[in-house]
Amino acid sequence: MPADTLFAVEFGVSISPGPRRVRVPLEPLAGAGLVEIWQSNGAVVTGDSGGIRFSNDDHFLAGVIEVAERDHGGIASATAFAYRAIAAFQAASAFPYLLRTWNYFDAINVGAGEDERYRGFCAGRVLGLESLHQAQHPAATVIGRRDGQRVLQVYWLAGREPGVALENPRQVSAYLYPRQYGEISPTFSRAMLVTPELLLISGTASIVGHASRHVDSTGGQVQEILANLGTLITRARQLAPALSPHLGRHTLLKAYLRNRGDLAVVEESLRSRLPPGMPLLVLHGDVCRAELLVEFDCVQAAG
Ligand code: 3EB
Repeated sequence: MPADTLFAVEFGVSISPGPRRVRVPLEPLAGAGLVEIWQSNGAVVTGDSGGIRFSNDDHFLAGVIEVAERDHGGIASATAFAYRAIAAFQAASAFPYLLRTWNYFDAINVGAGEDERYRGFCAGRVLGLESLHQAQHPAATVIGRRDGQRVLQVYWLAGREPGVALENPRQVSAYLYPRQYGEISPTFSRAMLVTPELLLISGTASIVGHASRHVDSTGGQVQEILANLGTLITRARQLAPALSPHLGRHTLLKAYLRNRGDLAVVEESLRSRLPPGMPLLVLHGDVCRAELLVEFDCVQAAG
């Protein structure tokens, strides 16, 4: 790996993990072989601490923890354990601010009502983060795998400075969702402005207000997600006008798609809205509400 790599994220099942990297075993449906590289700024230090693998440069830290559910008695307690470990690690670190998290686990929509595994995850996350005294929720992604491996994976980015958490004017803040979506709300911000030139947007789905939209149309969900991203970027540009106003060559997009048969629909609806030649990674993954068919991660940079 190049010396100026802080962290690399690889996708699919055939890659072996190592220092400064994590492997997310979601199958790439498009963009196989694309690797998410977080470039460092200066020398990189790597280490291991209490089950957490980390690497940092002078400004940012990347961390990974993987927790077997059976060692903790289920997804809720495994998540609480993971986030307690993250909170303890971050509190003792020179990079105390949790900016952005990515979370993957098996069978996210299994279980009815409050027993749904995603709700268990949300409850565990709140417990685990109780000891992290941070005013803002990190931006986040939570996606389900279907590999039968009951291992929660969390990787994250932390900083020396807090960043600015942003909400989306088209959407109710997730931490204020009404009770119908779970007794314990998801604790994440819609985006984190890490610097005036870097916006890390949370996993974004076809939700307007708090309601899922276009439940019968994957193409409709893609268009709604693009509208959500557009609104969020406009909002961010009020604070950070250097950010590119458009989705294009200053954007990184990653899609999570529930049904592999919808790949053509997603690619077509995106191609009609994006400049040609943009690399696009589409992963086979489950969104946290059963009726949602697609979700995007987005990084928007200056340009
Ligand atoms: C949503 O907007 C869709 O629980 O951290 C997206 C991103 C979603 C992050 C989380 C959930 C989370 O509610 C789901």
